Amino acid sequence: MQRRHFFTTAAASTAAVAVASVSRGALAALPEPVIMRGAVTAPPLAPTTGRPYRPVVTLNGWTAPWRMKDGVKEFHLVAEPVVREIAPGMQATLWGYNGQSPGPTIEVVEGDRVRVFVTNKLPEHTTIHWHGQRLPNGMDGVGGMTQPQIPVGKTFVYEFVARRPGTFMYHPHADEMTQMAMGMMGFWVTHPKAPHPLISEVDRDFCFLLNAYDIEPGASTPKVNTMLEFNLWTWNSRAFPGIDSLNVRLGDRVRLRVGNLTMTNHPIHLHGHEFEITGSDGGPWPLAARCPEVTVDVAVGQMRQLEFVADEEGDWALHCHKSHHTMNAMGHAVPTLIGVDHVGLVKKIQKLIPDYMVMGERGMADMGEMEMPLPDNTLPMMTGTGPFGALEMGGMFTTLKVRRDQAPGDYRDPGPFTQPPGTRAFEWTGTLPAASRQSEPLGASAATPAMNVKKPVTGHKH
Ligand SMILES: [Cu+2]
Repeated sequence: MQRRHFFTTAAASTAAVAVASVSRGALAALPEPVIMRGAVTAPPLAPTTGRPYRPVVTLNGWTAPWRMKDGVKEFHLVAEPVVREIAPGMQATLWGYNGQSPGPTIEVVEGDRVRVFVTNKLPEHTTIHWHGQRLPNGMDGVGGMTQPQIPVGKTFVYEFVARRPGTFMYHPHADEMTQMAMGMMGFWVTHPKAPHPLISEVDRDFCFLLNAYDIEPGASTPKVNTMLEFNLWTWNSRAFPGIDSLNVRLGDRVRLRVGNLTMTNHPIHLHGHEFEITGSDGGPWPLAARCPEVTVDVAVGQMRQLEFVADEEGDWALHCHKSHHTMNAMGHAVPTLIGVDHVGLVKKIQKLIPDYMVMGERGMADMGEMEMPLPDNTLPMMTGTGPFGALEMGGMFTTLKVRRDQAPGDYRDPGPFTQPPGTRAFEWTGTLPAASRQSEPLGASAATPAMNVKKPVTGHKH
């Protein structure tokens, strides 16, 4: 349904462009901007003009359609206020491109001449910097330094040849603190024009940007002056459980392209598989620089390409390893109450504060199941449900779903994994032998049998 809707939209706008060009008879006319309102992961956009390539899939996003004009690939980005659903139950008032934050992914081929029209519908000036690209200095998009700012209501044109293949991003270089805190960014992929010794052909190629927001519970606009204490950790402006799963076929070669536009580093961790880092925004990495990893730390402003063969069936967690980045908005002033005995205390406090509830005396896991009233337009701190109960996650967390029967090119969510019988952790119901414990404190007796201490040799002879 979504797929059909997307292609209908894309086809309709392409038709609109054609009609407009003919009726105006003005070859200089801008390509019609294509706008996306939803947060659904669009299927890969196969190229219908220009050189062929294997398209990427943008997590909870889409690829911008283009028009070929005299051999130039033309895109039209509109910088504008947008509404983004961070996850069901929370809408954020952001700035982005063409209806969404992040903006659409731009996909071109090495050697393509690319022309991007940028229309500024923001309340302030902007620019676009093409992070990682080789280009003429005046196309680099640093407002005030390499070009005048794009005033409100005006359209500027960027044009350059996509000289090297790889993984890139775009973002403003104008009032950056505000504009990036408001969600202005997008992905750029330059595909190789011919088989490349350091760039593999993959079956599935996913991309997403790491971003972060500080939105007070109940509010919808980010606090743009926040430097460190963000409370929503997102991938492509989505937080768990709003991040779509990455659905692949058993045996697929999979590439993940990740870029970090937050103010801190993110150790991205994949369960069940080892991957290699095959490249960055600097280009493909030499084979000698690659080694197996299960976590990659993506520093601020960096991009990384991860590749692996999905050869283990199952539902595998894919997440940032900072535990406060896999949770949603919370108050940090909550005291740690593990081990505190509340017996008899709650009723006394409730006489004074009727809504008082105890939390945390057994850890914070109860939070995942708690039906606590939330302000409108926010997300629970720990949430999500799986086949075995509460997931207790938020933020930068999703699932890699590897399935034997996932058809080639089918990106649909296959639902939860059915584990083969006898392959799941289970409760031990037999007897538990008493643990053997040391009877005396360490060092109490020289004759402690378990401690065989070797004294350093003195009077060393050569
Ligand atoms: Cu993180």
